[in-house]
This record gives sequence, structure tokens and C-alpha cells, in this order.
Amino acid sequence: MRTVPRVACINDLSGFGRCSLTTALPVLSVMGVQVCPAPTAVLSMHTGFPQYTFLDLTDSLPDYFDSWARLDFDWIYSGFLGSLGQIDIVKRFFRAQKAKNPHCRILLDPVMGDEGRRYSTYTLELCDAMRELVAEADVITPNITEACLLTGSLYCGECLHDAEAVKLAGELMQLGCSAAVITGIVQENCIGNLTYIGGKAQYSAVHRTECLFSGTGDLFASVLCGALARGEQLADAVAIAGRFVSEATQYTLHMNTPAEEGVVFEPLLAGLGGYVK
Ligand code: PXL
Repeated sequence: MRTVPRVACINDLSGFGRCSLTTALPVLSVMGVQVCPAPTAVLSMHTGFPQYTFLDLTDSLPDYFDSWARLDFDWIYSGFLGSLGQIDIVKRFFRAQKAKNPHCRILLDPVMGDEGRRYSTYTLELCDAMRELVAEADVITPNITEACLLTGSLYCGECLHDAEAVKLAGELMQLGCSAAVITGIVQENCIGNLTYIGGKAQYSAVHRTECLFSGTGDLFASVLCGALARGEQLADAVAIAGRFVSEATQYTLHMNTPAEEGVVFEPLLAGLGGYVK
């Protein structure tokens, strides 16, 4: 392993709202990981705001990845994609990197929606095509909405019993990934993540805050990626990410900021920096 692991982060840059690259860059850096962004789109704010600008960067991506052809990465972390055409481009990048370095691992956050709804830029075709990327991934981190979209299951809310969550994870595995982490599963006054790997499921939960902030999935996946890149086992990395998101959402609740402004994680980043294996 490199002293400073190298991660390619394929995600959008949203100018306001704490999500995607504005979350991944500081989190991975403070965890001692070199993060190399490949922007899929530039937005003035994330799509949860009533108005935003959206610059689709699909046409620039093939050359962008070509110019990286001589680089190799320890992990590829893929998040928000800006168009249907990006699926194929990203798939080719995954394959080229795996061919170059068999130890390269892929963390795919299939960012598509939340609370039973698709994000406004996510067409059904894009959701369908996302299954092709899941087949290439080592680890996927869908929330329940995304897990339902990927498996064609009916969304019945954020509460899932153990047996229902394990069944959903099993269906995700049939899409061809090596491990699945279903995020944001509510059970009584806890919220947790189900890790499914090697035929075994493990649910790790933390106390739940009453408010849903945007960008929690990006924060979770970014910390998870940092911990994995630093060599943690998947279940341990999930526990670390879950604890950090819980700490940050409790802090945000205390700060009383608008939910669409995301999780106020900046004052807590230094604590995450103490985490170096
Ligand atoms: O947090 C996921 C996300 C990422 N990127 C963009 C978004 C969202 C959620 O709304 O709009 C642009």
C-alpha cells in the first residue's frame, strides 16, 4: 500500500449545499488519502434547492480519463453521475484501471434518490443503467430508495426489519457486486447500515436524530472510502463512517441550520484526522 493511498473520485461539484466533491475532498484529505477529482457536472447548488445551474461535463470525461491513463489508483469512488452517457465512460475507466492494477477497488455510491423519490436530474433510464456499474463494483452503498430502484422492489419507507434488509441486500448482490452496504435503515430510535459480504450480513446502528439532512449519504460514503483506502475491513469501516455521520448530524441539529444546507461537518473534521491506521 502507498503511504498516502490514491483515490479517484468521480462526482459532481456543487457550489453550495455540502455534498459530493465538496464533502469528499476535505474528508478524504483529512483522513490522509490523496483524492483526485473527476467532476461529472458543475452545479451552483445541489438539486434539492428550487433553482440551480447545471453544467454537464459528459463530453470532457473521456479525454479527462485518457489523460489519466498512466496513473493508477488504489480505490475509485464513484458518486453522482450527470447523464446516461457517463455510465459507459465510467465503466470503461473502471475496467482500464482494474486491468492496470488488479488491486484497484471500486466503491460505487449509486446516487439516485432518497426518501422514496428520485433526484430531479435522475431519469429512469439512468437508474436502470446504474445496474451496469453495480456489476463492476467491489462495494456499493445505496440507501433504501436506491436499493429499491436498483432491484425493482417496492419502496415502503425507511424502516426495515432485519429479514427484509437481508433480502434486499441479497437481491443487490445478484446484480454482481462483491459487497453491499444498505444505508439509513431505521429500526425504532436507531438508524443503521447493513453490511453484506461473503454471504454474511451485519447491522450496525447508532442513535437517530429527528431531522434528515441532505448529503448524509455522501458524508457516509466519503468516510467509508477513507477508512477502506487506509486498509480497514469493510465492517469496521462501516462502523467508523456510521459513527462520524451520527456525530455530525447531532452537531448539525444543535446548530439548527436548514436541512438542505447539509451536514455541518467542518468543525468535526479535525477529529476524523486523528484517524490514521
Ligand atoms: O447528496 C447527493 C447529491 C449529489 N449531487 C447532487 C445532488 C445530490 C442530492 O440532492 O443534487 C448534485
